[in-house]
Amino acid sequence: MNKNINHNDKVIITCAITGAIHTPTMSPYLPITPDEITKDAIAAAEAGAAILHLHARNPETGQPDQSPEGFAPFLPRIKQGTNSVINITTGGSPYMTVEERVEPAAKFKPEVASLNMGSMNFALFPAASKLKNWKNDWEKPFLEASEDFIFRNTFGDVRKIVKMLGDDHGTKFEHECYDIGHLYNLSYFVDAGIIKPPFLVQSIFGVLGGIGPEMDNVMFMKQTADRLFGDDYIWSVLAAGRFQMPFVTQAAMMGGHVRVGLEDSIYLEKGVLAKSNADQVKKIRKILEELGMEIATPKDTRQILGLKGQNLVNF
Ligand code: KMH
Ligand code: ZN
Repeated sequence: MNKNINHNDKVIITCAITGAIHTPTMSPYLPITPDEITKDAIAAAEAGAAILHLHARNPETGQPDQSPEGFAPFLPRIKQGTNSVINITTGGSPYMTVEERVEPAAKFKPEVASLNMGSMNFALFPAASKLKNWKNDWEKPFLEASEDFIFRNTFGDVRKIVKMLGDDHGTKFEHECYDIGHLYNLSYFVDAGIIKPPFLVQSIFGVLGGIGPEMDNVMFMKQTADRLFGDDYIWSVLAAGRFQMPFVTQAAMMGGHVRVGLEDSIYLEKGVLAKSNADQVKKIRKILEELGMEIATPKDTRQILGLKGQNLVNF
């Protein structure tokens, strides 16, 4: 029997705390400063998030900041405040080079880093027309410029990141797959022996440029991953905006793991902003427990994903 459809498995909750997509004008609750990121991450862990997916921002402007110095003020504090697995982004923000994007994970050698599995359009521009009274000058042009942006993740880029972080530092990856083709890209690396099982596939629904947020697509993604990877993969789902909670619930019903957090949606329910990341973690936890599912602890998560352990990170 395929482990991914065993409903008795524990469900790993990942929480993506701030990201690089939402801007300060969109929500006053988006964590920006190292203090805010630390507080929200620890509260999310206390609420049940076994993995914390982290980005950094400029504390004054809220602009995405992918310098190691941007991460340094909060990584050790979050590590001290929780047992949860710390996952450092290599996606960074749409406008950074791959070299910049990999720097924080190369320096801090986390247990997990994100790894985006294909080049694509990554369009944020429709959000710009819905906002007024911008808090910062950078926000509107940042969103608008995404109309002509390509999020670069070539086979060469992926290969280099796996070598630099995986082979050299023992970091494992959250393989971010925004479309069915990205599963095939991942399959190339698996078949070539470059990425080894067990590996975490994060299926993403609802980014403009990736696969659309339709329930049939969740089934299609899972069936394709089952065909390509059999029992070798651990499956998790995230969905953008209002699709977040229904899609992750559907994934959990199908035996998958879930990702929530203000990086993916600033809402708690229709028209209501989430006041913290922990509020979203509590909500999905309640849904999953009501459905009879058990939540994975950080210890369970390290075992499921085969991680190197907190003592081998460099922060
Ligand atoms: N913002 C998500 C849709 C990354 O950090 O590598 C994808 C993401 C990218 O989490
Ligand atoms: Zn991210």
